[in-house]
Amino acid sequence: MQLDPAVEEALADPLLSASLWGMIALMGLAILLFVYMGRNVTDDRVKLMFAATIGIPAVSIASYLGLASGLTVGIVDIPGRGESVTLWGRYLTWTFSTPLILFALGLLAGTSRAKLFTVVLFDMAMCVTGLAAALTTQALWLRWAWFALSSAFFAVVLYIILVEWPRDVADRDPDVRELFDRLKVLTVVLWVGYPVIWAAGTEGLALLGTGTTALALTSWGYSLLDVGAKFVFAFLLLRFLADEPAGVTESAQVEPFVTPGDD
Ligand code: RET
Repeated sequence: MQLDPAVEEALADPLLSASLWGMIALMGLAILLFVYMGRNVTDDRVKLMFAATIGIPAVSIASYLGLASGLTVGIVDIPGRGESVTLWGRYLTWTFSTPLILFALGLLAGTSRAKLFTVVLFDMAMCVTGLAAALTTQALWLRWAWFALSSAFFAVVLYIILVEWPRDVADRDPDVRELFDRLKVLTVVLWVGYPVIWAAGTEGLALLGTGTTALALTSWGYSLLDVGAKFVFAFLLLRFLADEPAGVTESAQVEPFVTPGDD
């Protein structure tokens, strides 16, 4: 596919390309490390959580390769501001990576299928409407209308993580509760950073302008959040799961997520 010269120029910027290639390297290492950490796992439920968590860097490496190769980078003509380069592939691939994060966290909390489904549904809706916000060129206010809709979906996700899941995890082992609390705080704090960067960065208010440096800094902002929200999150979870602690195995489930047919 032919790339727009402005996209080629942006990708040639060392600061921008470092924010992409650095992540490709990190996510590649993460996949190898996480597979190694899971080499002795036998319990089916722990395997499920490992698979979901290893999927996070797997989706991410593809996402960053898509950006670095220009496949998911384009130009949008933002009303009143002119043409600006957008790394829209990020929003697209969050639709696939963020549900994995929530799925793993929800399984750790021992939540119900209904809540898992709800959180994943609203999370995917948040990402797709975030993509719409980035690609809308019809009017500036419409970009912010998509942003507001995406934020409303995000509020549902936050409610489940902050209110529902702590209730679900309350009757679990203390070590499961402690890890859940830590991952909950990490997730909420870092996830809130994404819309903040969107609003301040080149897609939103463009507080640092719209040039290549501003684009590179916005991209670095997301990449650094990704290191915490994906890599640190997954590492902390898998380090705990690798020994198959009794509190998370199949037999420990009072109300197992995968119930045998009861008809
Ligand atoms: C957008 C803009 C529209 C409003 C909101 C957003 C939220 C994005 C979030 C992204 C999380 C991404 C993660 C990626 C790691 O794989 C789309 C930026 C609310 C919360 C955790």
